[in-house]
Amino acid sequence: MRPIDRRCFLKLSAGTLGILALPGGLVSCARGRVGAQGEGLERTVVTSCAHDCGGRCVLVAHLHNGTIARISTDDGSLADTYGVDRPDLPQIRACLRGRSYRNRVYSPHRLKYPMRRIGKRGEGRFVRISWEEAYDRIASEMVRIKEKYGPAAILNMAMAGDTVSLLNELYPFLPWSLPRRFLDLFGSAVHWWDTPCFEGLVFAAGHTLGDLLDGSEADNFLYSKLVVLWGHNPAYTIFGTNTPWYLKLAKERGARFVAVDPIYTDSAAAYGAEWIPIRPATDTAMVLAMIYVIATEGLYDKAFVDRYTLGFDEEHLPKGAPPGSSFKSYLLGLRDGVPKTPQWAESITGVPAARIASFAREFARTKPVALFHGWGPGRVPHGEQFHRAAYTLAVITGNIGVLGAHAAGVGGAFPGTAAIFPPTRPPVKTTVRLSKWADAVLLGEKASPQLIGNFADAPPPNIKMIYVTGFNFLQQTPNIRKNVEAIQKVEFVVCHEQFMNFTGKFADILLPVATHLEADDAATAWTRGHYLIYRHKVIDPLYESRRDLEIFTDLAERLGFKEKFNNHTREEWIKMWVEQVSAQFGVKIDYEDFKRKGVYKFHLPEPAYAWKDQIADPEKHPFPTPSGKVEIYSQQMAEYDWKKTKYGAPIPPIPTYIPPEEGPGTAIAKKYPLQAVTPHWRHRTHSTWDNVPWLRETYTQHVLMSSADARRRGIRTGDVVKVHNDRGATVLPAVVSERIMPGVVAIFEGAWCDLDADGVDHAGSANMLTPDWASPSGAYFLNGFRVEVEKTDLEYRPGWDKESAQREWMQWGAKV
Ligand SMILES: Nc1nc2c(c(=O)[nH]1)N[C@H]1C(S)=C(S)[C@@H](COP(=O)(O)OP(=O)(O)OC[C@H]3O[C@@H](n4cnc5c(=O)[nH]c(N)nc54)[C@H](O)[C@@H]3O)O[C@H]1N2
Ligand SMILES: Nc1nc2c(c(=O)[nH]1)N[C@H]1C(S)=C(S)[C@@H](COP(=O)(O)OP(=O)(O)OC[C@H]3O[C@@H](n4cnc5c(=O)[nH]c(N)nc54)[C@H](O)[C@@H]3O)O[C@H]1N2
Ligand code: SF4
Ligand SMILES: [Mo]
Repeated sequence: MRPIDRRCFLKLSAGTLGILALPGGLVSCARGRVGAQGEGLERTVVTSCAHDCGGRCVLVAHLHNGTIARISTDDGSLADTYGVDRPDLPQIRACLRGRSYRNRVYSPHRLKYPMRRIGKRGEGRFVRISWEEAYDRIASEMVRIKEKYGPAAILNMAMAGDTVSLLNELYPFLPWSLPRRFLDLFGSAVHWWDTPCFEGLVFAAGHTLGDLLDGSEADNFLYSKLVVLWGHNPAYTIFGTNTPWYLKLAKERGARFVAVDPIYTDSAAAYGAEWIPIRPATDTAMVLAMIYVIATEGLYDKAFVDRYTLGFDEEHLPKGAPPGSSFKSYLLGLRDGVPKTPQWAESITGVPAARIASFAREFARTKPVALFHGWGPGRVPHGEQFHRAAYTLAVITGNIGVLGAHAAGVGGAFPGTAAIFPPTRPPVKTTVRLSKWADAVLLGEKASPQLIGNFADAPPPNIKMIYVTGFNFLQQTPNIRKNVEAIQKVEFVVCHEQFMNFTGKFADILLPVATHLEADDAATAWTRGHYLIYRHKVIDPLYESRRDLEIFTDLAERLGFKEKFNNHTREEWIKMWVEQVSAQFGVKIDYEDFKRKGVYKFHLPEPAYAWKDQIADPEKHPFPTPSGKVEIYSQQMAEYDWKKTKYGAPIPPIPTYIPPEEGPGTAIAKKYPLQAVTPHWRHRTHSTWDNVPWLRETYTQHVLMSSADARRRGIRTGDVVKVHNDRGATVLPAVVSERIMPGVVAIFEGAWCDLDADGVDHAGSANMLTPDWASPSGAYFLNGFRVEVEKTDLEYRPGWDKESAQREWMQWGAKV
């Protein structure tokens, strides 16, 4: 790499003053910095990460003699604008996880060869076999299982290993994802439907606004006056590479921040947010009480309610809805005798009534408000009610379809998820809840469709094989002990992996997958950000590893459907996709130029924000709901024959507070007085990156607890504790801090599970404790369940910690 010379820098500075009139000289000089494909001994190659990390950033691999010597990121030069980093032309800069990727690629623990299990499932004893033997065994087992057990016998366990990648998408609910297409074309496939990410939101958005994809871009937030982080921590979870940066700029422009969260998060700290601590799984009550204040004090936007919504009050009920069934009647307690006042909400949420009322008034009087109702408070019993209520709050205050306002969904603006493969159709209608996969296996045909989330008129699943692709599902789905029991019951398990993770140990055939740095591909942003990344192959696949696309293609060839599965080279697919995106967005992306630079950035004349057309002209652009309006009351929900749907049980047609399972007053709450939340952690993406020594040096797994709760139990920061409930136990250090409210503890999800002979985990894996109970909507129960914490003599043994030389892990609390 050439050092940046001063002349180059001066030209750049001139250029930044008028970006559209960049001097030509800058272009070549800038490209000399991190050009996509340099020459010689030292060269740089542009790529990006591919995991489900919340962002999608530029990684620049610096190769020395063909080996990655270091990784840097976007500095603007890829778009011929070296050094420029402006709201309309932001750099796409990587976080620590991406920058540490060398550690992951060259880890000595990479899976190197295909392997066959020799020990018991879970023991982790394998022998090396050839790819031929592995393919033979997989193909013959698939054929045998399909012939014997039919089209609903193979469970597609694919997930977050690789997402928003053009040629390696794994998320199974996307019809162009690799494992889904592969199993559909083979003819035996059961796909799950409830994503742990945001299924409550999927239900709420679909039934309130009509679409989950809001299409908002982060520069919209520059215009927000009040930013509400309601269970949202973008300093960790990113939510579109530059979202945290735009929020910082919004702060600099004077926006006020409020965080409603049981934890005083790093986002709350970074943006100087006012913290409103709230008991987990009770947020719906607080939102209802805010709307009560806004409605009874006449603070809502009446014109907005009139023009765009259905069911807010009796006047706006759809035809056919019974009198008294409006949302306002419910708020006033006209039917149940319980007005949803701030006093009512205080007893449920722990938030003082006066604070709820004053926040409601501030919310209604400030415009525009960006309401980030995060996915964490939706990962609770009846989490869809929280999101339905939050949409209602945003809509009745006129905070939707307006610059700077935000009602939260799943971005997806330009150009959305990368897709080029033709979608397939599943061989049967049969489906299951991921949260209930273990019951589907353990109970077999005895499992009722309502329990496992199947349609009443679909054949029952008959799961005898599990096909795992990029999903550490045994520890990432709730109730690990039940999961471990269930996996012993199936006849065959195949797993595509990069490391011997907890799930891999239970595989019969374990296949080594090359990382995304080892093949050409392309990527779009994760939820927000308008750019494309050409993900160049940086190095050849290490050892005998292969990418998922090549593995599935080889297997499809053996099974006789290669032509349908994959009939183009990687480059041909990428080229076709670039043409498709160009046509879709009316831009001319020059393929060779994009390939050479590695990045294409869309230039938007103004920030994109959700529901603009619907608000500007609702007759021409109705909301995509059955009525064309925002459905606070959903006639569709009132009329569903719920037992026949995949939801299995009724959900009320208006946003409603339903007391959560394991809530106050329940028997379980007496036995286990603490509520636990299991949020996403900064230095991992779920369980990915947990084994990277550089990152390990900056943190340790811990349970975060308040000093009041710790003192009562004689616990100090650094003590090893056991966190347990009836479902299981996990051992890890405690960190005592005032940054979490009393009565609540937090264990960040994703630590690599390490079970002893008694089934106790010694590494702080959160799903030892989580219930596999499912809300009808599909909203998980990963936050707000009950636990107890006690000091223990059991050993904390986080396997990978031994590899890090040092760490600073007391960041959350002082040693007391
Ligand atoms: N660093 C990092 N980033 C990621 C990921 C990762 O693993 N690591 N994963 C990515 C993926 S796949 C997803 S789905 C998203 C997840 O994104 P989110 O679901 O938004 O992330 P969480 O950290 O689970 O939850 C956000 C906040 O909600 C709070 N919270 C939990 N329960 C409640 C509650 O009942 N009420 C309230 N008010 N707050 C609550 C938590 O304390 C936390 O601060 O993140 C993405 N980004
Ligand atoms: N308690 C609790 N549990 C949770 C959550 C929570 O909030 N609380 N969040 C849930 C959420 S939102 C999600 S999205 C899930 C995510 O759960 P997972 O999908 O299990 O995510 P990871 O743990 O990152 O595991 C992905 C695996 O894919 C592998 N991998 C990486 N790249 C590739 C590739 O290219 N090909 C293949 N074949 N494998 C690859 C990695 O090595 C890793 O083992 O976890 C859920 N679990
Ligand atoms: S946010 Fe995601 S894509 Fe960006 S560097 Fe971090 S891990 Fe990689
Ligand atoms: Mo997720």
